[in-house]
Amino acid sequence: MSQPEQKTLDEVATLRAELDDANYRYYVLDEPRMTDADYDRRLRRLQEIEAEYPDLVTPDSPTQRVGAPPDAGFPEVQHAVPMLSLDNALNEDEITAFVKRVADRLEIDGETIAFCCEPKLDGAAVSLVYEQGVLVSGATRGDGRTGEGITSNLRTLRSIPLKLRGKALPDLLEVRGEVIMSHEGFEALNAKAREEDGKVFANPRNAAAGSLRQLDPRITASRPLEFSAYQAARFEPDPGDATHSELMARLGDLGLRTSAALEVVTGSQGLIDYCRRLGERRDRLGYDIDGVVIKVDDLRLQRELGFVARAPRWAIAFKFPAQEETTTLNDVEFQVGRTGAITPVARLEPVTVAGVTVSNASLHNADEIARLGVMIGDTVTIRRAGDVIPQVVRVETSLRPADAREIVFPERCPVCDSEVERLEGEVVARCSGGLYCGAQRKEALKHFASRRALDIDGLGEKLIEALVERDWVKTPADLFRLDAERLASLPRMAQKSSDNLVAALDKAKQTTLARFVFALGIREVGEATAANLARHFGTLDALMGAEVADLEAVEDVGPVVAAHVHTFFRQPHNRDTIDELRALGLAWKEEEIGERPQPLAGQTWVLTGTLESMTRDEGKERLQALGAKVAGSVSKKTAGVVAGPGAGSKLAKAEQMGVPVLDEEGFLERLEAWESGRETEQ
Ligand code: JCF
Repeated sequence: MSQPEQKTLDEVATLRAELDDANYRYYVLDEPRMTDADYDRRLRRLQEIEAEYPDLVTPDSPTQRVGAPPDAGFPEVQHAVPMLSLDNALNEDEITAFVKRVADRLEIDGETIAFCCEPKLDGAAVSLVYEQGVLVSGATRGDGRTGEGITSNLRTLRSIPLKLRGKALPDLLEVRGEVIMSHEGFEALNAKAREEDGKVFANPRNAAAGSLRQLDPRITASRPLEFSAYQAARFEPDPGDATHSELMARLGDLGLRTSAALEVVTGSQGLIDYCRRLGERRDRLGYDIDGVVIKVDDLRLQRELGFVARAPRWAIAFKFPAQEETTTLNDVEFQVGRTGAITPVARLEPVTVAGVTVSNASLHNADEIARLGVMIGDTVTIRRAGDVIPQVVRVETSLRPADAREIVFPERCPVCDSEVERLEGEVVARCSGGLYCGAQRKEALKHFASRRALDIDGLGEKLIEALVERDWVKTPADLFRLDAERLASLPRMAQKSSDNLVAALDKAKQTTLARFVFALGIREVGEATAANLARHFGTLDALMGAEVADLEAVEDVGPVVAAHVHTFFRQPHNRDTIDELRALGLAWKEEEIGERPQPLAGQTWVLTGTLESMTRDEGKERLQALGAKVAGSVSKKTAGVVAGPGAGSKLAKAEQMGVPVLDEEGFLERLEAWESGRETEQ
């Protein structure tokens, strides 16, 4: 065997130092600096060199350990059976090579071997011990041999049964699995932290691991964590299952969650197909996965194959592309939303993240910029997962160029030059231009004309943009001053369509108080709130004259909404616009409040997962407008669950309890029927 050159020795030393440092930051400080992709590249390079020069391997090389030392504060737990890591396959050829290795060793045809596949969840691995069906201990993986005893924290997870189900309970079961946080839960947690100025997690895996290592189990309990089982480390007496997939089904029967995407496939082509199919669905799962875990399904064959060093020969992890990459922050622009919220947007040097080119990322608000300590010109790590807008998660301050510039939050609106205000205690800065601001004008008009507001047929987004850009329409009142001739002069506008639009505007003048209040686009006043306000006050004048205390007396109106409504009607330009609208003939029968039918009165609904055609908030508003209450968790009393892609435990619970579940298509169909009054009950 050849001797390594000095160059190689130096490279090994550098790689080890970098990996050690990355490990420490990741596992001990919970403040990762290096992307997973960079970490993996370095580890693999070190493994390659060590494979070539085995004499270089030392017991403390980062290749020789699987995790980090246990944190102080939790008792050490020795795993009775070590928690293994898995070898990786980085491309399809490496899957084929794995199948060949297995087949050669077993001396059978690889294309006949059955493999059990499942998504590789990107969370925190834990081990649970059940004695006579009762959960007696739970621990983190730690370094694979010694973990941290976090039983009290794990007991707070609803997906971890405290007692196994069924009649034939094993004397002993040690089950391994992953604790994850869904995208939905992660975003809610970070959104709350952002508002409260608290700690924001860089990704759901850190959020899951960090939540499990809280010394106060009540904090863990408040975090949206989910457990999914993937392996039985000890099972006594031996249940005698022939395959891993049967064993997983048995765990399911015992009340443990296992992957819904688990499948048994045959041969390398079966594996490649599964990996491709899951890769296509990856963005829609609603939780992070970093690959596919592949296991030889036949347990007899698994035993025959055995283990090497620290990984089984009968399993491999196929890795998907990383969800984090580094790039340069070229600039920051400030966008103005419909309500005037000013959002800083990072303009990035384009970079491919998990197969998609990313050139913009959200920076959320001024507090987030301060928290990240980011400057223009910095090297930043961005993360793209699922359908979520890419985020800047950290800054490589050591790489900051000399000419990096500070990010200055504008004092004037970049669209209309009105003053930017940030209210006491509010995280968000807003343009004060209201309907005068071009950015808010378009959005305000779109909302005003939308189907659920004044329902102005034919006044779509493109047309509103054309009208605002020509300055023909500055406020909703200007809409009703448009004449057919002028409209017909717009590009791609036929005489017929402009006549139709004028007729639609005329028709929309006769509306209801609830629709009108909703159409005004007052912050945080959705349809249900608008209907409550209309019902409570009866007339627009009464509503416009209401004091904060009067407003707070309205059902479901708290201090924040009351303040928004009050401020809105205090603005002279808003009052002027309303006066103009009435002068132009907008009217409603005062006694006819315009509430929607309430077919869902008395029912409680739950929304989970993501919806494509609307936000969850919108879905919630629409259900509330029909009289339903919308809750966050499923119980026996739940009337129905709307489940979009990424739905997790709530969907499982609904199915288990026999609560009716609607997918998005079914939900839309029902909504329309209920809203039109065609159907009076569900
Ligand atoms: O989802 C996972 N992260 C995962 C990790 C799934 C598995 O089936 C695993 C694993 C680690 C080791 N199986 C083993 C044996």
